[in-house]
Amino acid sequence: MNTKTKISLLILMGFLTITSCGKKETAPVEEQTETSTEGEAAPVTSTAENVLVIEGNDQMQFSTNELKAVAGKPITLTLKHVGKIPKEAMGHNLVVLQEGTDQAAFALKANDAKATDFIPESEKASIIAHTKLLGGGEEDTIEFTIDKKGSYPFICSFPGHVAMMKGVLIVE
Ligand SMILES: [Cu+2]
Repeated sequence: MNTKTKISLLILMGFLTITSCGKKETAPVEEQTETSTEGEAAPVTSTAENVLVIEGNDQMQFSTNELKAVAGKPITLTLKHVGKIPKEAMGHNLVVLQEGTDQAAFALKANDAKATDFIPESEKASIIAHTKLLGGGEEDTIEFTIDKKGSYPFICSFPGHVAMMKGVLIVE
């Protein structure tokens, strides 16, 4: 192979490289895809919103009567009993109920369920999730997912507490 042939081969390869590069450049579509991925990044932030913390105290109160979460993503809910009274006298739990469940009627059934920490077996179909029954200083974290957007009632099912300790979990 003489020098001239080598040079012309190099030129030819150079042309081929330029041509293939030119083809790759016709990809503004990729940029658009990246932009839309950025737009979809929002739910990632709201996953953090699915970390819920609620307190119960010795005055028979929840710290809030409204919780908010995003549908279809795991919800991490922590109940903290920030009081001092033991659970036998001032027990708290948090029971998330199916949409439309009558909180008072459920609580009446719960009153008879002392053996199962006031979680009535007969009403299992109405229960989405529940924490343990806690005494002062204790806490419990549960994880569950709600796929359907809606308003889900929650209560403390310890006898008599539903009057004061109830609220709504809004899933959007
Ligand atoms: Cu309670």
